[in-house]
Formats: sequence, C-alpha cells, structure tokens
Amino acid sequence: LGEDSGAAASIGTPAPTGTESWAAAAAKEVKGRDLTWHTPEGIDVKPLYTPADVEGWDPGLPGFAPFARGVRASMYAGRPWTIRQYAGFSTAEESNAFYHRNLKAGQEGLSVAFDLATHRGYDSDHPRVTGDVGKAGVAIDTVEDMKILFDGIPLDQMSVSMTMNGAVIPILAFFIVAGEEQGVDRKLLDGTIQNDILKEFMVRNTYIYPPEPSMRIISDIFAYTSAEMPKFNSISISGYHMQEAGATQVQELAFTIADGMEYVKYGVASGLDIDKFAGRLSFFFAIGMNFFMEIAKLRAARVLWHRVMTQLGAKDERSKMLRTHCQTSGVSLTEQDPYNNVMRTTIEAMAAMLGGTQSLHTNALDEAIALPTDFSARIARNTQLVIQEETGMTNVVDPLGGSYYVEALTKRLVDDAWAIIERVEREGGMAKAVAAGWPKAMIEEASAARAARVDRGEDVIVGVNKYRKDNEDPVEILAIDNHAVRDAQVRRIRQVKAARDEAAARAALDALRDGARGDANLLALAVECARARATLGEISSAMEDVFGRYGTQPTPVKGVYGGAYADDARWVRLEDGVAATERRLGRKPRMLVAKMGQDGHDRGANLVSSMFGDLGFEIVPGPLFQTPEEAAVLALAKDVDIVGASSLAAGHKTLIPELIGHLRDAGRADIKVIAGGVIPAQDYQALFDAGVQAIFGPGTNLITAAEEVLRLLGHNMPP
Ligand code: DCA
Repeated sequence: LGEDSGAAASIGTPAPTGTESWAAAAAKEVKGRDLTWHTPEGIDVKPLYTPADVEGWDPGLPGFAPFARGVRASMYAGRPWTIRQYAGFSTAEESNAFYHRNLKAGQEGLSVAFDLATHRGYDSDHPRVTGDVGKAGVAIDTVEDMKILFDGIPLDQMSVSMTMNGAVIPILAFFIVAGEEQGVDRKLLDGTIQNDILKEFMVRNTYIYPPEPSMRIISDIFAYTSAEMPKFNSISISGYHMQEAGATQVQELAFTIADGMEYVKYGVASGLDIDKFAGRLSFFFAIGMNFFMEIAKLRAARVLWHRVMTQLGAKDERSKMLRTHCQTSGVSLTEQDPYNNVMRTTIEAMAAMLGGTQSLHTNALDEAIALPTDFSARIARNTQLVIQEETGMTNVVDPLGGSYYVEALTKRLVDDAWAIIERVEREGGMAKAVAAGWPKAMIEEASAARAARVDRGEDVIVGVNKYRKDNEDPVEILAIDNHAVRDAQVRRIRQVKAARDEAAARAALDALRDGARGDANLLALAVECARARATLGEISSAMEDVFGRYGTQPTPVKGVYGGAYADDARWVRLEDGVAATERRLGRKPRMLVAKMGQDGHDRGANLVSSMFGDLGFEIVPGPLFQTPEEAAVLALAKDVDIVGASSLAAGHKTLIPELIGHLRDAGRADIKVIAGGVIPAQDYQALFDAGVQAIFGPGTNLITAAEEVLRLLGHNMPP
C-alpha cells in the first residue's frame, strides 16, 4: 500500500505510511508476539515481504538465462509437464499390465521401479535376496524380462525413466537390446536413467561397487549415450532421497547441484566435450509440505545450475538449463488418518508445478505403508489431471514470478546453497566430501532434529501428533506374494540359460571382465552380454570380480535428538529407567539395530540408533544388507538384549521371522526382537505370531517407543 491510499481512507481507515506503520499495526494485533518463522533451514521468514526485500534481484524471463522463471519460454501454456508415475512390482507381466491400465487413464510417461535384488545386482535366484524379490519394484533378471515389461509399448514413442543406480550397466544394456528387438533404433530411445551414484553413497545405499569404479561407470554411460542415444537423458541427479533422509531444502539443493558439478567434471576429465553431454543431464527433487520453500527451491536450483555450468565452461545454453522431475514427498505421508495424504500430495503437486517442474510423480495415499493399489494410483494420477485440466493454472507462465516473498526466498536459497557448494569445492568436490562423510552427517543431524520436533509436537502433523483419531481404520493395501514371484523368476532364468549359446554368453562376460580391468566402454560391452542372454547377476558379478563389492558401517549421530529433550520430564524418566536397567544387568542395555535384506533406507535405523544411544543404551549398529542369519550371528556375538529390525522395503514378513528362528535355534529365545519401519497393520499379527514383541510403524513417537522397550527389558516403566 502506498503512502497516500485514497481507497483505504475513503472507507474510514487511516492510510498506512509504510512498513513501519504496518509493523506497528501488526504488533498491536498480536500484542507484540514475534511473528518470525524460524525454518529448519535457518531462514527467518518474516510475516511480510515488500519491494525492499527483492532490491537488486532480477529473475529475468522464462526461457532465458538464468532460467529462474522456467526453462521454456511458453512453459505449461505451451505444453504441461509430463505426468510420470513411478511404478513397478512383482513380475514384468504384472507391471506391464499396470502400465497399460495407467496409460489408458491419462498417464503420459513411464517410470520404472525395480526391486531391490535387481538394484543390488543379484538375480532373483540368489540366496541373499529371498525376501526382496518383486517386493518394492519389478524383478528384472534378463533381457527377456525387459521385453515383457515393455510389451505393446513402443519405445520410440513413449519416454521411459528407469530408477537404477547400482546395476545401471546391465539394466541400460537390457533396455537398449529390448528396444532393438522391438525394431527401435537406439538413436530413437527416449527416456532417463537415474545413474546417480553419489547420493547412493550418501543416503540411499543401493550401490554395488566402490566409489571410484562407480564414477567411471557414469562417465562410460555419458560417453555411450551422448554418441549413440541423443534423445536419452543420461542421468537424473537426485536430491529426492536426501530430503527423504531428513535433509533440509537448502542441503538438498546444495548437495544435488554439487553432485551435478562432480559428474560434469568427471565427464570432462574422461575426455568428453561438455556441450556434447551436458544438455542431457537431468535432475530430480522432492517436494515436501513447505510450500513456498519448495517453489523457491526449484527456481533457485535453475539459477545455481546456470551459474555452475557457466563456470565449468559450457557454451550451449541447453547445457546450462536445469530440467527436472519431481516427486511429492514420501516421508510427508502418514499411516494415521491416511486420507490426509491426498491433500498433502495435492499441495505438494501444486508447489512442483508452480516451481516449474518438467515431469511429476504424485504419491498415492497408501504409499506410506505399501505399493499403490489401482484405486490409490488412480487418485494420485487424477490429482495431476485435475490441476492440468480443470484449474486454468497452466495458462500463465510462472504465475508466482514477482511475488516479493517467492523472489526473496529464491535469492536466499541461492545464497545459502552456494555457501555449502563453495565448502564442497574448497574440500575437493563432492566425491571427496561423500568419502569424508560430512554431508551425510549433516543430513542425519537435520533428520534427528526434525524427529525431535515432531515428537515434541513443535512441527504439527495432522492426525499423527495432533488431532489423532482414537481408532484407525487400515486402508486396503496391495500384498505381493514374493514366493510366487521368485518361483516364476527362477523358472524364467532357467529357461533363458537353457536356450542360450553358452559359449557366446561366456565370451561376452569375459570381454566385459577384461574391459573392466582396462578402459573399454562398459555399457557397449554389456550390450553384447545382454544380446547373448547373460543375466543381470552375471553381468554385475563380471564387473564385481574386478571392482569388488562395497559396504559401509553406519555411524549414528550423537546428541541431536537427546539435546532437544534436555529438560524434558519424560526424557529424564527414560534416562532413569535406562540407568536402573544398567544397574540390574551390570552393564548398559545393548541393542542391535539390524538392517536385513537389500533395503538400503537407513534413516529410521540411524534415528533409532541415535535416540537410544542418547538415552544411554549401547548400540550395535548392524551393517546394511545382512541376511537374517548374519544378523543373528552378530546379535549372539555382541550378546545383545534386544534386536530392533528396521524394514522400509517390504521384506519384513520373510526376514524378521527368519531372524527369530536363528536366535531360537541358538538357544537365545530370550533376546527380544522388535520391528520398526514401513509395516502395514495387516501384517502385525503374522509378525506377533512369529515372536516379534513390539512393532513401531510410521508416525511412532520415539519417546513412547523407548518406554515400551524399557518395559520389554523388565523395567517397571509407569504408563
Ligand atoms: N514448448 C515446446 N516444447 C516443449 C515445451 C514447450 N513449452 N515443454 C517441453 N517441450 C518439449 C521438450 O523440449 C522435450 O523435447 P526434447 O527432449 O526433444 O527437448 C519434450 O517436450 C519433452 O519435455 P520435457 O520437458 O523434456 O519432459 P520429459 O520428456 O518428461 O523429461 C526430464 C523430463 C526431467 C528431463 C526427464 O529426465 C525425466 O522424465 N525424468 C524422470 C525421472 C523419473 O521418473 N524418476 C523417477 C524417480
């Protein structure tokens, strides 16, 4: 409002004279209460923004550098974003049928979810992956599976994204050969491969090889696709999983851009011309509930990428254009009062589109607990269709451009993320930073701080820590019979192996192994293996023979969760309970936090380790990817009192009962086993029957969980 607002005066209100008058008026209304919002990013968001907040900032125009307002001039007025739902489960046949149904109902692009056995380079018949086959995605063992997956889907017309990082070489080789055998020249293949290994080492953990050969694989893919597959996006540099692991938006932004820089530097160092491959790099961000922060994040990401690529010497504007896919946030979904998830996803989808995404996945309401059903997938897809086709929101390019708040926030995120990127660069780049471990630690600290805020009710989650229902009615969920899937896959592997020219398959695998020792292009050699019907496991292990298989030991952060509770009466009571248990046992109570199967999602496990560690437990942080037998051996060797099994990828019904079986066989049925993570209520009874003593699903308050654990350990914890 201007100095002399005649309109206001005419209705009898005194004219405001500037922001001082506004501040005085607002302070009077709220009786002096501070209205500043201190965000987890460390940004103090004011209750009002004015032109003074955006002085010196020019976001430019859409389609022009630095692309704050979008990468295309006409944006959604010209062509709306691609509705691209991430899906895959069970067998290739089942997933193919699901894709056909979705495309018929309005989906526009495909996005394949693979199961964890495939991610980690194991065939479905491998003994380590019994609990994982077909569970959190589709099982793909050979090129025959890939052909079935895309049966009736012309790969020169449909763009296909594949979330694959560990076993990226065999999967891309299968895709190329499946296209070839469909009659599609690889020059016409359209799509994206995730191929982003740095964030795997940081947060998602579906790596196979150590960092150095993993980075080489990425350069080999850049080289192959830039020469042979001009329409294919060679990487999807992903912040999504960082936010899922607890990162703040600034951390997600900074580390994702820094990852991108590192890949470009590796590509250039391997002899590629930056402008030959950079135009096909793409990005992937999470969109959570902090609405304006998310919009500003996407705008800031484009500005940062333009800056970074200019510094790295790109000349072509397309090389400097950040194109991105977004997915609404999985961790923002709740098991409690699950229909709230529809609203959450709608709000997040709007933030993604107002931020200018190129492609979007909207989560289904049941995705906090299981894979989507046809019913929930339909609501998720329709959320995008309604926004695109009913609201008129797509007709104006960057409609929030010029909002003082959004522009000021964009500028602030650029500056704050840049400070982290500069630190990464000072310390030698992202590969070094990841090896040093500080980005992961930073994210885990943010995650523990968030958990404490939620548990203390400071961050509200409707239906979870406020307005909770007395009785939850579980939603219908999709159950996968993974024994049946595994049997079907094992049969097909046998058939493929029986029908192939064994000598040709062996020769192709030997050539790949030799290529891994030298510097031949690994993808080109794997394409030969795929043609010869080598399996995913065989191709992966040919490279593993040379590169080795990588593993890490979790190192839970200390003091962040406990620090937030320093003066809390319930926390003090818990500490007293732990001390009493320690006196009774003659040593600290010991807990193994076990991660079994190929599930690398370790946010929950790390959180539990940090919290119980802060309370005074001795924590044995189990390595990732253990078999139930290995976890039992570790529990016995460390003589733990309790095992907390964390499962976020649907293997719990197979893996946890097996663990209990091994403990019983060793005569240690006294070791308590509790389960936590993404476990649907429908599975609780089966787990209790198997001997699990307590289950902590999504939305569990850790303080309440700790009270329950102390009771299990024999402490008389008052209710
Ligand atoms: N006017 C004219 N043409 C347009 C416009 C417009 N307003 N908007 C888009 N287009 C064109 C693009 O130029 C593009 O063609 P090109 O590839 O030849 O340049 C085509 O339409 C497709 O649009 P695009 O915005 O690139 O959208 P997608 O093909 O869906 O690609 C992208 C999105 C993020 C780049 C890709 O990497 C992707 O799909 N990622 C998905 C990752 C994923 O699913 N991950 C799951 C976890």
